[in-house]
Amino acid sequence: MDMIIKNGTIVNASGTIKADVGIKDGKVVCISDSISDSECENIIDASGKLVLPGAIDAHTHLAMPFGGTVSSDDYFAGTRAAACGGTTTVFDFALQDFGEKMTDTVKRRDALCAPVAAVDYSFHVAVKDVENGLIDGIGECVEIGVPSFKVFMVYDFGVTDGVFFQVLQKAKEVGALIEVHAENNELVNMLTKKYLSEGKTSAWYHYMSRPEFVEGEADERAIQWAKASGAPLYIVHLANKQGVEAVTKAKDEGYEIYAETCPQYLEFTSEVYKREDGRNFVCSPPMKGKESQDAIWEAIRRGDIDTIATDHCPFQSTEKDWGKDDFTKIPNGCAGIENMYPYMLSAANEGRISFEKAVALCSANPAKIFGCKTKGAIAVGKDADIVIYDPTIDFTITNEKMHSDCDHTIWEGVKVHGYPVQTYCRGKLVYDNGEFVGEKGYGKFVKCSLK
Ligand code: DUC
Ligand code: ZN
Ligand code: ZN
Repeated sequence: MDMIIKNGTIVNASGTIKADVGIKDGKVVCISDSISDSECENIIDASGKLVLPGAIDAHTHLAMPFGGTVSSDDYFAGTRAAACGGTTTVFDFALQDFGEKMTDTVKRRDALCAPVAAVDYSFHVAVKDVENGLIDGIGECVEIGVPSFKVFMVYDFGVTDGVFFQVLQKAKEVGALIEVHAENNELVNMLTKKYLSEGKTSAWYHYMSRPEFVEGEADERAIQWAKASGAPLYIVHLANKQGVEAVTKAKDEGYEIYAETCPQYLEFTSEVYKREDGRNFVCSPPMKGKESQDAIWEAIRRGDIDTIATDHCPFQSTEKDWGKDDFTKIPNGCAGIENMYPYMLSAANEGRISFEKAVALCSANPAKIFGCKTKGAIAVGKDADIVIYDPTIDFTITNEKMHSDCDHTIWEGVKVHGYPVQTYCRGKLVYDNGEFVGEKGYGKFVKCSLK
């Protein structure tokens, strides 16, 4: 064996046991009450610590051209920050260009990511164009290990209901999973125009132009198309109560509908847009009111939210400042890749959810839903993606302690209870007590399969 993690408490989504973990060639090879020290020299003592599967962040936008700039974390900085927050796999959105074959989209982004990724990674293709046979790219991507696709119902590259439906039908045919960013584009545009014409330009009007019902209606419509097409659907960054209710109803009716939410919707409400630095919190969908926040927490406890991911898409303060006097000029997105696992584990540590639930939401469920067979649990045969977590540490998030290429964080000052002390990606130490100790280019592409 190359390494033994001894005396820790292993928490998987399926249960918690006190046992030792043996690792060889980047894989978990043994889990046992007690593995003899004579098996290898590299012994990690995890007494008093939790031993957790690495998190999977199924929703990132690294080096993404957006809002007149490019998100500030490239594939190295983003995956470095991921490692330091206990995330060992990221799924980034590869945004198709108009006229581009989807397999070429994946290759284009992989050429940027592969040389620098510090943890493992995969992609979802964000579909813009299905004309002239490009729809067949969905089946072709499934073949190369990228079986998940996202459509946007908003932005200038958002799809019509017709294209959305066509994509769902194709997904059903080839065994792919469609994800959706659900907001009503017409309403966003109308409300934005109205507020600007009234001189209402502060960050608060970002929220006011995308309020609860704008997202809720689109969630219901998206679910309607999934039901009609018979295809499964994954709703990304669900942030409103109406949408939560629609998801619960569809699940109860037996439809394969998955829902993801993000830590920012669990911590912040729309009140943040009244702050002087409200523009830093501008993301879409925006944070909603307390009623929605409570509904999301309840849905987590009920099991109607399947995953937590970050929608990590940081921009520098100077870029956020473009929208000081006009909310439409604020690049949409916030940092979160390093905060997701510590935040959800802290919620477990404080008794809001169980540790098993935190692991299910952040690791086991995304692995299962996106067909990532070697990840999502500490089990013999799985990759040794492991976080050693000290539940006794009190940690206050400040930007200086973060590992992104961004000059601020919306998480500044938020206190978490418990923190990762080490992260291993396929058996390699990539984070150690506050320091990134990984390697540029170590991360590998993870082939996924929904079969
Ligand atoms: N929303 C954001 O806030 N940023 C990136 C893309 C998105 O849909
Ligand atoms: Zn989105
Ligand atoms: Zn996103």
